[in-house]
Amino acid sequence: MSVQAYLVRDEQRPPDNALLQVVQRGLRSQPKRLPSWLFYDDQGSALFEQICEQPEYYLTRAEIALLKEHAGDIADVLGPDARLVEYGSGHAIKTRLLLERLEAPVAWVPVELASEALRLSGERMAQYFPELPIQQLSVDFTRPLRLPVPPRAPRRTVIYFPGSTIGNFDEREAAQLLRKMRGEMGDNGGILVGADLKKDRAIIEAAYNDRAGITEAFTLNMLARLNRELGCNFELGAFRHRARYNAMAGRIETHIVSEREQRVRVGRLQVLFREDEAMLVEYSCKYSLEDFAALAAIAGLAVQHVWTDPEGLFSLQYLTR
Ligand code: AVI
Repeated sequence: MSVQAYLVRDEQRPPDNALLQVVQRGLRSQPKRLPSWLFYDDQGSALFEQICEQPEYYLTRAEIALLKEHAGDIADVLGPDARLVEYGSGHAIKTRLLLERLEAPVAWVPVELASEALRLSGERMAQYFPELPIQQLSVDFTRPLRLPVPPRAPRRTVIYFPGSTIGNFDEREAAQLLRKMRGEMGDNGGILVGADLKKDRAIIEAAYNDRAGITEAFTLNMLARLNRELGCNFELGAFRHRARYNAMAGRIETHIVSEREQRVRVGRLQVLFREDEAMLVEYSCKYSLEDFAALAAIAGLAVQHVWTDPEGLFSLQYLTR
């Protein structure tokens, strides 16, 4: 069979001024807050790939170790003829470990807004799996998906959401997203989701404050993006990255902090930043197994299987109705 690669674009993508509205709204709110999806332009996606290689960022290593150990079991649980729909597939490094073990997968459907990452991962995966139909969706996975018609009827649709991205949503949003996946997977489907586990504060904080400064560059790239795409005049050297673990809430809270009092142009708005004012840009939630089961239950889902890496740092969880 020849490789089938589709690129389905999102015809409902919001108009360009929607970005300006999102940013202005976030900067008018008190305290200031911008959504973490703004990190992922092509430059931000490339920086995130570098974060994953930092020695302190244990999440990727742990998830890869987990897959190396358990991909066979996971494939048995998913069964033959599954269609794998991957949310926020990025460069899809981990997916290969899973696809290698799946029996006769019907299609891989990567859903990713960053077009360069989508193109590269598609090319790479087509080389590894020349027989595998690849149906790329260049859309925002948080919105209702229109899945492409599969090349043959799958036995089940599995939504694959690795890498702890679920942790970037607060509890209400995460439950909403799981509920949306529940609809998309159908009655017989499942969700295979990565969830980072609660652990020692020092380990978690180090992961979000790497010594090479890649996470800081990733965080501040959000401002560079706004300068480029919206003509803002953020002075990158006048802001810094701050990531601290809030143990009560069980999450890393990442802020961009203003080094001094300053004004920034955002469209027709002049935004005042006070000295040391902190703008929230990301949550990275950490879960106990009980926390995650409770979250799944809110979305009408039950945890069927949990796999962890040998050090117990990270989990992959299989949810069904
Ligand atoms: C994509 N997401 C799971 C990462 C995380 O760990 O929350 C994003 C990230 N932010 C800073 N470092 C990594």
